[in-house]
Amino acid sequence: MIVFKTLSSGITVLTLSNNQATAEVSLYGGNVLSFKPKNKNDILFVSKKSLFTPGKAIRGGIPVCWPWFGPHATEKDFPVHGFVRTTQWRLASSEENPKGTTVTLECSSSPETKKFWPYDFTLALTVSVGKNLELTLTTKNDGSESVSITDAFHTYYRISEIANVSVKGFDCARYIDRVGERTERTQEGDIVISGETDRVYLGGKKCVVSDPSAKRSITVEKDGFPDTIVWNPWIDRSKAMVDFDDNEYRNMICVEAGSALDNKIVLSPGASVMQKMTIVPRG
Ligand code: TA6
Repeated sequence: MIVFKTLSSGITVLTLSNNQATAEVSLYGGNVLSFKPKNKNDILFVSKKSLFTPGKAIRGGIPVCWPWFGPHATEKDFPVHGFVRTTQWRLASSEENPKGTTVTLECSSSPETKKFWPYDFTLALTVSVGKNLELTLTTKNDGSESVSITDAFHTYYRISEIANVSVKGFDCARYIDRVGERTERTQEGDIVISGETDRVYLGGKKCVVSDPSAKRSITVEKDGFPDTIVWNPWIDRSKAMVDFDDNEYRNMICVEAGSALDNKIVLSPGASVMQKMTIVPRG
């Protein structure tokens, strides 16, 4: 079943529910806001101070970073993480099937997007809600010249307490540490967070966010996203964000499927690429 609601800010949110799970998806930003497997707590985190205001990114859920990840390479006034997380998407199709409920949202080039990126494109986000949450992003180059993109599903997970959580699957992996001077390092053992963390892990198909205190583990599988970004703002950065409560860093971790930094995707005219992330909750 799909139900539409409109927030006071004018943002339309779809609630997708079936006998396996419930999820909420905002047409503004194409941002998944919530995923609750039946009789379980939300897997996703949204800040209680998130703005839900057109022009501002939603602080939580799964913002779509596209067509660049992080700050723009040359234009420091352009939006961080691209512009589709602050773009209005449209509902292109919906379907109930034995696996669950699926919607496809789309957005495409317009005079507004061309202020930041002068290319023609169609972007489709398919969200499938069942036992698992599956997101597929399809980028199509509708123009007559090649384009290159970086991108990410900037997924915020709700956790019991940051000190109790680890991310498994990156032992010995190389990563770019983005706190302070950019440095390449090697992970030893599981990822545990004890300070500001902003890392791009290179390679790897799957990882597990383990939260024993919540009796829950979340497996994140991905295809077409070579990188995994792990972010927690910790104390000082939390205080600096107007749309994030000072202590919320304790109850969230971002583990993002991405094609970031040097992993640019190049699309020739008419070409398209499909990238997929599957969230498998257990417990
Ligand atoms: O994915 C990690 C990151 O790029 C960090 O550098 C960090 O600042 C964060 O995303 C949040 O970015 P935002 O623009 O949403 O405040």
